[in-house]
Amino acid sequence: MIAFTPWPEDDAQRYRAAGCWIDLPMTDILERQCRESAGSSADGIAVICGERAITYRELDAQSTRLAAALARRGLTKDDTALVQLPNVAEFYIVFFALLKIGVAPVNALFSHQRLELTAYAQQLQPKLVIGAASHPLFADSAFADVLRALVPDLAHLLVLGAGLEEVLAEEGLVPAFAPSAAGEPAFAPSAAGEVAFFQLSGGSTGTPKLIPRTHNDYYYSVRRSAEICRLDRATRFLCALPAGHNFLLSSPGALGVFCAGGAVVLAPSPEPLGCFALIEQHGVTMAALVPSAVVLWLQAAPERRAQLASLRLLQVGGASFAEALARRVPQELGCALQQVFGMAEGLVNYTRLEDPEDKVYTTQGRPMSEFDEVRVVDLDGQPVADGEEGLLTTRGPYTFRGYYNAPEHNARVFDADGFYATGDLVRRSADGYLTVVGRVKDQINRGGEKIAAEEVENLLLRHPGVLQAALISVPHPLLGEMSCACIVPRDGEDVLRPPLLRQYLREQGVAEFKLPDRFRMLPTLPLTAVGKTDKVALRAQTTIQ
Ligand code: OOB
Repeated sequence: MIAFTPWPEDDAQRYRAAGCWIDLPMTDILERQCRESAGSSADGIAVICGERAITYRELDAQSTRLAAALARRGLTKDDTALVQLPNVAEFYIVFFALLKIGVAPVNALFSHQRLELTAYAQQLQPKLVIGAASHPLFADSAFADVLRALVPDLAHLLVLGAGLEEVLAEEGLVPAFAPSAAGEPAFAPSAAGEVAFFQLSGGSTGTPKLIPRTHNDYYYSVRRSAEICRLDRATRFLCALPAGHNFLLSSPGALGVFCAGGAVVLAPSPEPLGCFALIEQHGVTMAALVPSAVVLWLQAAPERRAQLASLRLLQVGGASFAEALARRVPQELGCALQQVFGMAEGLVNYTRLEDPEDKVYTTQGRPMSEFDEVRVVDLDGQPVADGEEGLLTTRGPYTFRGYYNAPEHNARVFDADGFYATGDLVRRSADGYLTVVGRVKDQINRGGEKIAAEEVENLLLRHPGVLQAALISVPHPLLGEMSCACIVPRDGEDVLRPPLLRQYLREQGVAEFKLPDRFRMLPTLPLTAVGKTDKVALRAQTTIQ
């Protein structure tokens, strides 16, 4: 079994009794669709990717074929995998294939580079790595050598565009249906109460953290989300943000769409012209965006409104969405708005489709489940009154109980009752709606992409010319926030030019979105009473033109 922090037994029993946890692996999502269409000629489309339209039966068959091929190569339950794929159909084929053999993957973002991937590989020690030749890291074999040096057990590296296709097409005995000597099927998913895969934490610390998600908890969040968003067979969902991100995978995301028998239309990016064309071509009914992408859609829409005729619902989440922009969505894009405030760690809040306008425009919704427990507390952990600002803490049937292999960090972010401190500052109304007003975690939310300040600061501090470094957020009209590195150079250091520092960071192998947008050179950094860098003061004295 892959190690993770379980829920206390009485909570687990409660979640089962209530029907949240149904003790089925997530492979049930596909099996159910295939069962329901068995005998009928109707085989609905599951995924549209470029010119390809893949039906549910094909998705099931292809993922089984890949599962079998991987099982033949010795991959088995409790192994882990590191996967980095762009928004292509293979993302879902691989995801289900790995679920079918009980191999738990982590889906790295396509924007991730060497530093992020090696951090995940080091923590997970995967037996399998799947990448894409369209990513610079997998364009040649240099990175494979780096990975092999870090992960002695790494047995297989498959690259889309350089070999993975052949494995996908491989014929041969399907071991699932060929009982082994002991009469057991040669592969099967991990137990529903165990880790299905790992989500990525937005992070606020030096090392990126992994979030174990079990079948039971994740499958529940997917089913409940699909219900709230009223997905059905007619749903055509545009996935234009990274397919592995929790929002696009489960809120309700592609997995929610698969539960309902609808279709996922993949887009390489949220860039409006390409997305509008896909919406028109495929009759897309629903899309999910971060606020910065909504701004681009609003700019592009007036000339092209007719292309959006089929769009019924736009979900917006991942970062704060200004009320003034929210109000423009129905008017200018011709669809309903749903705000989504979620996190890879679990808790997801939605405004409901039937909510009055003021709720939809001014709040980030309320928890999806009646079993979500939310406590809004002050700095001493004492509950604050409704309507007052406080720190959001939560526990529930799909909120994790511990980061992977991170006991010290877990001790900091969970209280004695198992409530997870999200790091978000919120106000809760008497009827349970949350409005996000800020955050206490040391993170920059750059248009929905999360940057852990400490991670970038540590990289900057490795530069010989940098004495001190603090990464802060500064307002940005499109992204909401961008990052600014405040740097105290070492004595006599006069060549710390921003382009060179950025180049230095790039050479460290960090994702491009984490490179500071701005640099400020300072003689000293302001300190708090206890001697820590005073980022509040730094932000207050940093104005960017
Ligand atoms: C989603 O997940 P993550 O893990 O990338 O980021 C979570 C953090 C939250 O703790 C909060 O700080 C911020 O992103 N956030 C929002 C927000 N939605 C997320 N801040 C303000 N308003 C919102 N609507 O971002 C995520 C996961 C599932 C569904 C939607 C978003």
